[in-house]
Amino acid sequence: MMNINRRQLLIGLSAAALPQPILAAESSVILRPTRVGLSVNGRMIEMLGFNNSVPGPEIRLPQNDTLSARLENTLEEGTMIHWHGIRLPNTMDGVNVLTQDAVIPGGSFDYRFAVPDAGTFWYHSHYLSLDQVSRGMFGPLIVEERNPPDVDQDITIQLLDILTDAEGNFDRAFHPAHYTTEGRLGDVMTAFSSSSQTRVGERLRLRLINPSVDRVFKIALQGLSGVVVALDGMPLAEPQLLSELVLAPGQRVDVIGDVEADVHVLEQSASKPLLLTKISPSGSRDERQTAFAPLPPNRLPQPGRITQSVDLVMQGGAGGKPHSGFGSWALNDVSGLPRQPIISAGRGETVLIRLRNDTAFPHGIHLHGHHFWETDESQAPTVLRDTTLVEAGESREILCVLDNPGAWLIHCHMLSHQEDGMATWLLVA
Ligand SMILES: [Cu+2]
Repeated sequence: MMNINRRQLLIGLSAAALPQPILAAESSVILRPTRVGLSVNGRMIEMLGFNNSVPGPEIRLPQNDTLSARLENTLEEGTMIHWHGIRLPNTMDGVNVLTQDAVIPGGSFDYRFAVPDAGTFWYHSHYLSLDQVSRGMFGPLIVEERNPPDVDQDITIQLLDILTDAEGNFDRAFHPAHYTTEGRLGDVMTAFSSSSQTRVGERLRLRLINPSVDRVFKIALQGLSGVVVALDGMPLAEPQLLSELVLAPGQRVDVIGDVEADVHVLEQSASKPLLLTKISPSGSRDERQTAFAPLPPNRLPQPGRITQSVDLVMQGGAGGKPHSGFGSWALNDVSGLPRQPIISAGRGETVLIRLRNDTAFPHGIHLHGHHFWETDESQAPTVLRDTTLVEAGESREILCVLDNPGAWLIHCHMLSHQEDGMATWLLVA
């Protein structure tokens, strides 16, 4: 536990360090993993990005367009890419064993799929992912509405947690405690914002993404008056007033708000708030008089009659009850993928999954290929998500309309937990 939280440092990274978005509509995208230096507290640390950038380039395309992305593996180890939150064909999902083989060094793979939903998504390595994602192999994937909301700037903010060693270099060492607790929490937290400048009175859309491997961010936005308009890429029917934003690894939150002063993005789980990044006004414009409107909904299948109810029990970790899996963590008494799926469903079935966290730590459970509804006490659907945070000792029921054929991973997106067993799969015929 030596390195965990031994210091909480602020790093200011200029927005100019981020490359311009790739407009996928203009050309197909090539993604090459590369070693990249990142300046942390005045020291260059070696990370792993795409196309010489950490985070990787932002990919943007309009809703219902087709993304063509070639992964060229320039690493000396295998890799692959998962397109988090996109409802895509199973063969494009980028999951080792279940959907594709690792792309070997020197090899390539062509991903090609339509993007049915407008919203904030992201891509990341799904091979040796604890290591490759923590080193920087991720980037935003933004699907634009055909009629986007009226804002002055559309800004992507990625929250990142980095673990450094005693010399201040990126820490790749194996720390057994990371696999039985909250995971590999870093000692440095920062955020990459695609813009650092604004005007008082501007209306901003902020797309927050948490690509960190294990850190749950608790974010306050100061200097902005507005609403939450989407979670995990899916618009809320009724925008919610802005309050603390909790982002488990993999989760996204879209906010629309009007600038009142310096916009501060603060992490507030530590004893005192930590400034991750800021967007500073110079000058002003007339504030809009129009109210904040909901984003246009995406077209998802509605839940029908529940045909199966399945328990998914999170087990293990420090202080947890024993289980039969080989790893620190297990789902339904198995660590890693069981031979048989935990659910076999016909296409279009509505399945209720009871997530039960029997451990002493929170878990962010991610379902591939689908979004699902969180539910209230009366089992009524509330919000759509692709990753749901279940606190220690708590339970949650989710409703899944399993309409996308294939073998889909369901796992904890705290990648230390996934690596040590907290992953399973389901099958849609
Ligand atoms: Cu977990």
